[in-house]
Formats: sequence, C-alpha cells, structure tokens
Amino acid sequence: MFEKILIANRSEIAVRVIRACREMGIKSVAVYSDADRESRHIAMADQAVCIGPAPSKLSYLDQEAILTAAKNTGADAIHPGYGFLSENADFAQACAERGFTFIGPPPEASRKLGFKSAGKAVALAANVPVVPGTKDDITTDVTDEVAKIGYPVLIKASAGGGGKGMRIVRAPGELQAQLTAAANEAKAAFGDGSVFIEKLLERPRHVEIQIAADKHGNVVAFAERDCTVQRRHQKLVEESPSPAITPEIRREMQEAAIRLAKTSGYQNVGTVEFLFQDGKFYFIEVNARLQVEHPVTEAVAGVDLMELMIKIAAGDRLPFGQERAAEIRCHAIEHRINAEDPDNDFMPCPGKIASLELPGGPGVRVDTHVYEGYTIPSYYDSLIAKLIITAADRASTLRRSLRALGELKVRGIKTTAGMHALVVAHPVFQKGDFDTHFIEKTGLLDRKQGGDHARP
Ligand code: MV4
Repeated sequence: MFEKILIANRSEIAVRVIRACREMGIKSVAVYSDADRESRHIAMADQAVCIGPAPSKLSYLDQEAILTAAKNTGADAIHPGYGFLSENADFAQACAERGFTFIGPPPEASRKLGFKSAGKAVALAANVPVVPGTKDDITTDVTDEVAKIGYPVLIKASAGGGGKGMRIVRAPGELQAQLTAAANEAKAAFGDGSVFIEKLLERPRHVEIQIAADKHGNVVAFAERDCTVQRRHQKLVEESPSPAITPEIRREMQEAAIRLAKTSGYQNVGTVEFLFQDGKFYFIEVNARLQVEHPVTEAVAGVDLMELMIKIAAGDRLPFGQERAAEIRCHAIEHRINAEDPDNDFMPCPGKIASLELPGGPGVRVDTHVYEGYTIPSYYDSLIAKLIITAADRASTLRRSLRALGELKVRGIKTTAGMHALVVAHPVFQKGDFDTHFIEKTGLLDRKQGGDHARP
C-alpha cells in the first residue's frame, strides 16, 4: 500500500480523499492555489504545498508544479480527484515516468475512452447497445447515411463531454450548415473538430453504472444512478436505484458495463453512462474517474469507493464479487448545493459564508470543504456541499431530503438549496416519471432567467 498520497485537487473531493487516506493509515499531501489558503482540505491534510496563483491553469492544472510538489514531499502516489487533471492521459503518463502511481486509469484506457466516438466503437465491439448513428467521426458526405438514421438527429463533438457542443438537426436542409458550425465550435472548445451524429432521443433519462476494475482482470458493476435531473448539462440531483429501472434492465446494464470494461482493458473505478428511453438503454460515454455523485453508490451498496479506488491503484484484487457489488441496501439521493443565485440565471455567487448550519441526524451525510466564515473564491466550480440522503425506500428518502434541506442554513451567499426542496416536493419528481426536460417542463426554475437554453 502507498505511504503518502498527494491530492492534485481542491474542495470537497480533496477532503474526501484525505478522509480515506486517514482511515487507511496513509499520509496525505494537499496542494493549493493562492486563492485556497483557507480551504478545509489544507487544514485536514498531513502536509500542504502551495503550487501557484489562483487561476487553475497556473496551479491545479500545472502538471510540473504538482509533480515537483510530489517529489519534494516524498509522495508515492497522486490522486487527481475529478475535473482538473483526472482524465488527462498525458498527466497519468507523466506521473508514471516520474515514479508516482497515478490513482486512475492507465493512460491508454483514457486515450481510448476519452474520445466519445472511440468509446462508442469499443461499445459496439463489446456488443453493448449504442444510439443508432454514423459509424465514426464524419469525414465524408453523410447525407444518405443520416437519411437512413432518420431525423431528428443530434450532432455531438467527439472530444466533448457532458453535452457540450451538441446540435439538433430536424431536417435535411439544415444538415450541412449545422455540421460546419458544430465542427468549428468543437475545434474552438476542445482543440479537435471531430463530430459524429446520433438519432435524437426526445425524452431520455440519464442512467449510469458505477464499475470497479482491478489490475487482474476482475470487474464488478454496482446498481445504477439516475442523473436525469439536470440544468444546462449540470447535474442537480442523483439517486439510486432509479425509479425507472427494473431488476432485469439493471442486470442487463451491469452486464453491458462489465463487457465494455473488459473489452477495453479498463482498470480503475469508472462510470458507464447510458441513455434510457422506452425500456431500452443505449451507451453514450465512459467517465474514467470517481465522480461527484459516487457517495450515492457508496450508500446504496455499503461500499467505500474511494478506499476501493486507492486499493485498486495499489494493485489489490477486488475484495468482493458481482453479487456483493449489486446489493441494494437502501435508497439514496444526492443534492448538489452550489453557490449560485437561482434568481439571477444561476450566476456563481462567491463570497463569505456569514453563518452556516449543516443538517444531520439519521441518513444524512454532508461532504463539504466550507465552514462558517469561509470565503468562496471566484475562480473555481461553484459546488460548495453535497447532501447525501439515505433511507429504506424512495418515499422515505424524499421525506428525509426535505427535512435535511430544511435544516441547512447558509447565510451570506445565495445557494441552490431552496431549489432542491422545490424539485423533491414536485409531484412529477415524487412520482419518478420524469425525463431530460423535467426542469424546463415543470418551469421550476423559471424565475428571472430568459429560459433561452437550447434543447436537449
Ligand atoms: C443525447 C440526448 C438525446 N439523444 N443523445 C449526452 C451527454 C449528456 N450530458 C446529455 N446528453 C444527451 N445525449 C441523443 N442521441 C440527450 C442528452 C441530454 C440529456 C440526457 C439525459 C439527461 C439529461 C440531458 C440533458 C440534456 C441533453
């Protein structure tokens, strides 16, 4: 096992890694930018090193600064968290070359799966269902191919993720212009203009399967997370199990995720994302990291995924098999609390937390790096806390969510907490019968903002 792990990240996920390290008897090294001196991950770690100024490019994305900090502190492994360098194959390779274990997938796996179109090709090879679409990145005239797929279709950027750079085409006449525009947009945003086309699913749910794959060829898949409630591709609420998934579909999705991981030689924890509509699921992409919403699965399965991830990186075998991984011990919901102003188009709302009361009691977990008196810097993601609520079944989990959200009191900054209560209390959410357009259709967030966001 490792003796010392450097955490190349900030915020609640850095706190999460430090907690796992402490329980495992591993020393932790925090790194921080000038803007993060007061963040809780600094105080909690065994050591802390400043790696540069506030902008991420000059600190949390500065590979050389991080590798130097790892060398100077004698760390033997580097945990990337999520975002930042977590899915950067070049960084994973640089870690290996400098003698540090990268706690994540091998660089080849990230390279293969990071590209959406390549991930789809792996899925096809693994006999995993995908949304009908063009075979590969588009290089020739696809007019006839798209006619066969049938309109409406969706153009996606191969290098994109999380829905960035998607465009709907409803009629053949718009195809060429939209292809050109999408390619230009993708080139500008991701440095790569490759695009592919899929049949548009009009009302899908986002359902994802957590997997864990060790370095000895063993793979397990957990129960699904439903992340359908999103706003502009930002997840708001994640829950498990999904109110839409039957035991049969669950098993099929788990088997598909395992086939995909085995076919691609994946190692690490990861997530296989699917769209689900009309009783059928379709692979969309792989996330080669431990995601924001991992605690939902930790609660439902009764497994410490962070500890598991570290053990896998250290070369351990999976300590349990598929039957154990698939256990559903309770229901769980995560609420992402962001420092944003719901009355002003969800603009980030950094500033000082004048007072803070966190919820507690049975079935309430809070993952956060903030505290009373802390000033949220303006440079980074606006996630300030995750509430993970668990209870025996969905109905009692929703009641407990409302109770916990009511206990949460943040003063001094605007947050999305109130909006979560509106979501949970909404009859459509209560019923569980919602799709991608839940937030728009219910008008839940229509206050002052223009509502100009394109579908899907
Ligand atoms: C789609 C889609 C409809 N048809 N693909 C992909 C990345 C994810 N963040 C959103 N993605 C979508 N891909 C096809 N062929 C609709 C979405 C989508 C979505 C899916 C599930 C839940 C919420 C969503 C919000 C916007 C778009």
